[in-house]
Amino acid sequence: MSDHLSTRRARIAEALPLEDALLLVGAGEPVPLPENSDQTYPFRSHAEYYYLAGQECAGGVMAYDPRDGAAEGWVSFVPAVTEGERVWEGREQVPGTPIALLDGWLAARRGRPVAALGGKLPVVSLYAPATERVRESLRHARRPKDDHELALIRRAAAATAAGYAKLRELVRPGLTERALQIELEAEFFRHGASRPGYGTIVGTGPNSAVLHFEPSARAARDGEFVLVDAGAEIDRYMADVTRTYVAGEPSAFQRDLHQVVLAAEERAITRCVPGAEWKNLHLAAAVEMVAGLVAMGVMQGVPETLVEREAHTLFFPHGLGHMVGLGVRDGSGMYPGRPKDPRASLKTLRMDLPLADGYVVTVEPGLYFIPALLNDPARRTRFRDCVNWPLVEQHLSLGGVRIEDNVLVTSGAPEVLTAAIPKHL
Ligand SMILES: [Mn+2]
Repeated sequence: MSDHLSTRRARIAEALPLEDALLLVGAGEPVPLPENSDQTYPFRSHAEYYYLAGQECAGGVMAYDPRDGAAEGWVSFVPAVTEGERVWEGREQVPGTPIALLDGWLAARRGRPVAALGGKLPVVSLYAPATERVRESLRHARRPKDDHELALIRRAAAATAAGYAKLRELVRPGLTERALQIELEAEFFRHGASRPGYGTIVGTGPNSAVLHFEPSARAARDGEFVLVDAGAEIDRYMADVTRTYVAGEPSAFQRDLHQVVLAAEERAITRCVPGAEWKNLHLAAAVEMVAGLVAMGVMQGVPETLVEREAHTLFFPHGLGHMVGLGVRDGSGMYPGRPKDPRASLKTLRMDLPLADGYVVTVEPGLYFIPALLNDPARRTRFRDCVNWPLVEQHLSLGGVRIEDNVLVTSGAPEVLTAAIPKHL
C-alpha cells in the first residue's frame, strides 16, 4: 500500500468518534440495468470507500478496529475476481484480503457496535447508534485535501483548461451544443481525462438559463449566450468549471450582465480564506449582483433589503458553490452539529461551514432569466416593487451567465486552480 494511503487512514482513524465501535466502509455493488440484462450502470465505488481504499472495487469493504491501532487496525477486504470478469472485462484480482475472511474478522469481534458507512454492505443488520455521527466526522475530516488529492485535482484542472482553450476558439453562430460538447470532451480525453466528471452542460440562448442543461442539437444563433459547465476527471478527482461566451457580438446588456457576475465571482474568490463563513460569502455575492442588477435597471430598491426579502433568488436561484474533488459535491454540507440557518435569504444554500486551509471550493455565481421563475404569478405579486418587470419581459429568452472557478483555500492568498481558463466574453 502506498504511503499516502497509510497516512490518510491513520489520520482518519484518529478523527472518528468510534470509541470501541468497529468501522465498515463498503464500496457498494454495481446496479443492474432495469431490463435485467447482464449489464450494469457504470460503477463507481462509494467516495467514502474510495478515499480510504484508494482503488475501485465493487463489493470491497474497508474494515477498521480501533483496538488494533490507528495504523495497524485497517483491513481491505476484496471479492475474488471471477472467470467471467477475467474473460469479458479483462479484470485482474484487486489486491487485498479475501472477503470470505470478513465473517471471521467480525466473529472474532462479536458483540461490538459497528458503524457501517459507504455503499450497501453484504452483511445484514449492522447498526450502531453513532453511525451518523461517524459519517459526519468522516465527511468533515475529508474536507482538507491532502497532497495526493491536490495533485490529481491539478491534473484534472489542466485537462479541463485544455478543453476550454479549444472550445473558446470554436464558439460561433451555427455550432450546435452537441458539437461544442464533443470538441470539449475530446480535448479532455486527449489531455489525460478518464472521463468527464459529470454530465457536460452546454446551453445556447434560452438554454443557458437552464441550470443543468443537457447539450442538444440546437445551434447557437448570432448574439446568443453560450454557457458551458464541464470538468475533466482523472482517477476519480475532477474540476468543475463554467464559462459563458457570446456567439458573435455581445450586446451592451449582455456585457453588463457578464461583468456583474464576473466582478462578484472575483470578489468572492478573494474572500476564500480560512475562517470565512461560506454563507457570508454567498450573501455578499448576492448583494453585489443585486446592486449590479439595480444599476442595470433590472431591479429596484436597496440591494441589502432586496436580498433579505429573497428577491435575489429570482435571478440567482442557487448557492455560491460547493466543495469539489473526489466527486462534484465532495464533502459539502454543514459544519458538524450545525443546524440549517432559517434565514429566507439563505434558502438556496446547501453548504454552511467556515472555510479552512486545504479546502477546494467552487465559486460560481450566476444571473439568469428563467421563465419558470419570472413568469410565476406568485413571485410577480410578491416582488412587484423589486423588479422592472417590463424590462424583464424583453429579456425572458436571453438565458443567463454563470462563471465558475475552483479555489484552493490556503493560509495565504486563495489559489485559483482553474486560473488558466480565460473568463472574458
Ligand atoms: Mn459546475
